[in-house]
Amino acid sequence: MSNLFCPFPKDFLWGAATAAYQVEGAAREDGRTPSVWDTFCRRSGAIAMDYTGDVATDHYHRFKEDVALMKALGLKAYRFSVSWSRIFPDASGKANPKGLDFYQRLVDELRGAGIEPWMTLFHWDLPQWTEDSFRGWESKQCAHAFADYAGFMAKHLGDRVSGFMTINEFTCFLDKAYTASNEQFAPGKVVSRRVLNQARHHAVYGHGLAVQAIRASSPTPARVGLAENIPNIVPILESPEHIAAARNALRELSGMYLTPIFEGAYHPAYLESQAADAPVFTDSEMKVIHTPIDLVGLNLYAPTYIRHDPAAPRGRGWSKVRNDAHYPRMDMPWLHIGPSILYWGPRLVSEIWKVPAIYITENGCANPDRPTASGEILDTARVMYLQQHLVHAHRATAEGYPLKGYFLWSLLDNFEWAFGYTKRFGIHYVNFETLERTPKLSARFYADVIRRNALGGGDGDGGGER
Ligand code: PNW
Repeated sequence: MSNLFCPFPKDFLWGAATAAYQVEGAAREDGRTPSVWDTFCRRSGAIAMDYTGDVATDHYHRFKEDVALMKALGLKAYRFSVSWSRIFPDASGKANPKGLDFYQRLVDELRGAGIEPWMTLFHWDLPQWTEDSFRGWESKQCAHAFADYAGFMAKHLGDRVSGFMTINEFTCFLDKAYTASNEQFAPGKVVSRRVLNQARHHAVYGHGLAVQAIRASSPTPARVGLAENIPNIVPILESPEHIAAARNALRELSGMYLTPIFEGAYHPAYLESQAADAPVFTDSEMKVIHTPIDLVGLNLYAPTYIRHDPAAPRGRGWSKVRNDAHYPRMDMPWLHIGPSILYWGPRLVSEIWKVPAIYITENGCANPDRPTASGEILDTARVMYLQQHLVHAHRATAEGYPLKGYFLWSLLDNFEWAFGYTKRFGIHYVNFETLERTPKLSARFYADVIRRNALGGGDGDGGGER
């Protein structure tokens, strides 16, 4: 049964997420060196208003206050990322103890508050030294450097981290960062199709090496996976032919990322379409890419509608259905609203790849929040967005798909990449002048959901009686 008053499974993991460059600030402190995002932000016109992440939300200094906000929400888990260049500031391979110390203090503060730390190792802020020494992911060396760093973090924190995610969203630091596109991401370079494919290969290979390094180095058995923005596919109608088309589309569109990780082979349609520009790799590299993982994280935001289409090219049997200009969206050009992605993501991924555990590692929305005269932030649109999405997450659990938890993006308003501070994704409002945090209406909504472990009912005033 799936209705607002049915509880989520016992032990459902309610979390919230952030990423290092978007919240930490302290860009030059305690031995941190620039990442490709620090460099990119200095390129005039790259970021709205030429904003940078130099200060961001100052989480580096305010993490105790932020853990207190999490505790007030009743959060069970916090997903954060590590700034690689705090840990390894240069090519020497010598670790920076002050960088490690920050994450040790953060993890200890979380555990002290009864909140599980979930660590992402790479959320796009590649050390600039890797770009300068070997052109970042264009080189296989990057995969090895990443695995060394991942192993180092696991060695020191593996006994206190509840879940590791190697990499966040391949497309956003490769496809959108290595090609001419309107919303460029760091390092903002343009490479050939062949170089892009090889860099994609190095990134999935780096993921596999990192999974192995984490397992080998952690003092206690580690739970490892990754966080991926799969195409958020929704069959246009819930009927067998459209659902089968959706599964085929997801496998093919993930052909260079999740498909090789789960199947040990690139999707044939990907290799065929790239022809002579396809990646070059060995069987042993493919085995590493295919290293078993414990969990997969899905970052779910905006739907891609798929239909069964016998007339589609190459006999593939499916095609995309484009949304028209009036399709409803939140405050980002791409953020079309399609709540059933929270059902179809877990369902399709578990049907195709039989994964043991799925977590929604990001879901949330931007809204142009403004404080009222009395200082409240009444983000009704975000509450609507979250509630509608959670209905479908609930359906996935009720039908037995292995959806184990949900991380809301984001705990705080933060540095929204190329949009700088002009887009607000947080359930806490951040005044970027004073850095003061204020819980929005959506924070109160989320705290109620967590406390009830359900969307409605219990002690809520809408409970049960209608
Ligand atoms: C994610 N798209 O990125 C990231 O993991 C976060 O760091 C980011 O703040 C958040 O979503 C909101 O943007 C995405 O174009 C970037 O569909 C682009 C897309 C989706 C997610």
